Amino acid sequence: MRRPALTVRRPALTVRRPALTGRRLALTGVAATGTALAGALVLVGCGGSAASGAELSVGASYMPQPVSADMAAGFLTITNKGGTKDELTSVTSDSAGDITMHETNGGAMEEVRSFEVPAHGQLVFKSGGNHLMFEKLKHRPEQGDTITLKLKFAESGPLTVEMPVKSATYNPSTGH
Ligand SMILES: [Cu+2]
Repeated sequence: MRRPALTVRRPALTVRRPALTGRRLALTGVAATGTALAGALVLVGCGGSAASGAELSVGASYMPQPVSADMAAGFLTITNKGGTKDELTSVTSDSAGDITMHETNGGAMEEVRSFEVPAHGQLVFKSGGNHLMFEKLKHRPEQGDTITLKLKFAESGPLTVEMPVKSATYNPSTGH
């Protein structure tokens, strides 16, 4: 029960890690999977309840109202209260023909195939950093709309997210 205090401090650190890990996983997927399995086995040995793996939840999701239906960005935070890491492998929605995951490096963005959700940590998508990119939207999302997303993970079951569309200039830290 002391762990939440730890996870609160981590976001600043974890923002950068998924970017590196994402690329590494793309290159050495087999090796990475082997590491994840080894980690899980160690936890079974000393923890007891590690069979449950990652415990994922999603918060702080929003989409700034885009200028057109051609492209929109989306942000959210995935929290893992479990002792096993997981990987976000895809995001889909009936509202968009295509959703990709991007990281931002020195102002340039790059598509990433998967993002790690660290054990007892967070995967953060936020303005200026990692983001979801929506393309081929059925129609232009407007403030007040809700976009339903399905997140898929390497280990955990899928999560459904109701992402609200906010104003074009919405700032989550001020709430407007
Ligand atoms: Cu992008």
